[in-house]
Amino acid sequence: MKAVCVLRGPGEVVGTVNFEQAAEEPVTMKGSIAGLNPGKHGFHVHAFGDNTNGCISAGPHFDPYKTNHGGPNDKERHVGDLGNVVANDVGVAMIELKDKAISLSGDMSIIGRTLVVHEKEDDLGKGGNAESSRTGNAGPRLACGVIGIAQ
Ligand SMILES: [Cu+2]
Ligand SMILES: [Zn+2]
Repeated sequence: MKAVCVLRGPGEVVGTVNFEQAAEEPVTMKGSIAGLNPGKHGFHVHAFGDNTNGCISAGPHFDPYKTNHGGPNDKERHVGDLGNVVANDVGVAMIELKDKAISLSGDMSIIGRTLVVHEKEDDLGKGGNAESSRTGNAGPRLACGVIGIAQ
């Protein structure tokens, strides 16, 4: 199965991410995001495919198990916690990720939810404050898009 997300924001940040998953396999993500400041930026699937009031309408991180926020390699993480993307010195993040918590079908499906890239680095739940265990202190939402089924 394949899916795609076009990220847009109120500002300069734009991107496209392609998703692919074979049966029982991790989801592969490939794409790029441009217009970022160099460095790390939090990258998550948020709960709702609602962008009516911009990226904020997408709600919190996709979290069907009601856990604390974490990093993609942590045992305790939101299903939507994909960690950080890293922008190079011209502000482009090339994305090539695999994740086995998200899926393109079933209960953990991210289809119809929102992919978000943030202004700040996600501290992966290790920031030592309450916000860290909710959002990773990743800050404002720079760009987002609803994840849809692709051909
Ligand atoms: Cu987020
Ligand atoms: Zn999270």
